[in-house]
Amino acid sequence: MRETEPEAGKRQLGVGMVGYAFMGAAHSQGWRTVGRVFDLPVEPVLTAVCGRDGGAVRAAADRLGWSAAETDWRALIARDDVDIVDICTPGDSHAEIAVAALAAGKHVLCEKPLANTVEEAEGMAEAAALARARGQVAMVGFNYRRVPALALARRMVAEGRIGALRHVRLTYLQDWLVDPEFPLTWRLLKERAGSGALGDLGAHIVDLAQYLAGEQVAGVSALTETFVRERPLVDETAQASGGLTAEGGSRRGAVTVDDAAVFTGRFPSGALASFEATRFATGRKNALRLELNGSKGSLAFDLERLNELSFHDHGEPAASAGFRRILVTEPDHPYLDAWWPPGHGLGYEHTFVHQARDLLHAIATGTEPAPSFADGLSVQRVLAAVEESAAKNSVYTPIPA
Ligand code: SOE
Repeated sequence: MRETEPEAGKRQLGVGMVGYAFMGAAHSQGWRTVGRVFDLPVEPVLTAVCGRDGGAVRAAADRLGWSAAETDWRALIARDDVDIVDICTPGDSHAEIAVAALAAGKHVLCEKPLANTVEEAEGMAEAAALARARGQVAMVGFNYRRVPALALARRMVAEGRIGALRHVRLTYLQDWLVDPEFPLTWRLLKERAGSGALGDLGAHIVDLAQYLAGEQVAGVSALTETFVRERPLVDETAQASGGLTAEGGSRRGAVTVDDAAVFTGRFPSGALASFEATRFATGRKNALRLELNGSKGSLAFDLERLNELSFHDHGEPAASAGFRRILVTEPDHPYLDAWWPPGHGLGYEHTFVHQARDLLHAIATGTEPAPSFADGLSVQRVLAAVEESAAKNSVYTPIPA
């Protein structure tokens, strides 16, 4: 249900969202808030949310603020009052829904990683390019690009503030799989999720590395590992994985994705990159950290302090040089002219408001949004190269441009 009447003179765009779990709730927050914070020429309307379980999706619609509920994504896409299709489902349905939505003339926002395979991502990028010629836009939900401190970091790299990049170092650490009794959910099955920590967390840091560096990774050497190879089945996965019976009689199924991925990479400019993505970093809940070292200085960021960016200017006299903290809450900083006075920080949820803002801005101005499906495809190619390299025990694997 809409809480306010549309603002006079603004074109309304109906949003139809598929999926309503964690990411669906985060996206809903973005759609609900964006028009109240940013002054945009268009206004999103939370038209309908879609999920297979009728009762659950109706409850989600009420809880998250959607006017209607659908149980079939094809019916959602067919609605005349839906202009934007927002895909928040597991990776195995991204390609089918996105390609159908683009063919039906809708704009598309798709959660990361773009797809489960390079082939699917290629088909999606192709569909997006054709749709672009018809005035539609398609964007991938790499929300961390929308942390103001990281958008500022990109700006500073592009302005040459740290000179030629030498090192691009990123880690994304979680610990929710440490318990071997944690159940075998869809995120642990290759056919549903595509890959494990690699696609879920590694995709974010590969996208950030390419965004910040302004170039694409040219090749990788990788190791991956699955530390716990069987886990208790839950309803969701019992059928899909044909369960094994473990000692003690509990039904267990095989984990078919990586628990962790560690890899290095090269950029065409000569900069070296290192990446670590894991669900086994005890004590780390959602720790995304990065540091860039350039010929003239460095930048560092920690998601646990997301209103801050550390900057070292190597041109300063050695006696007083050092990393200093930029508090990224000034109106001149990316996205912040619309928010609170300086010093009043933002959080994780605001990245989804910014994501909605950027998509609506692209639609209203007819410009290509970033990250585009082509950007999502380039991340997918890196993920595939990581898997290929890891299968050959870390042999350097070039990535076609
Ligand atoms: C789970 O690992 C997860 O929710 C990811 O899927 C998100 O993309 C990340 O932002 C937080 O962690």
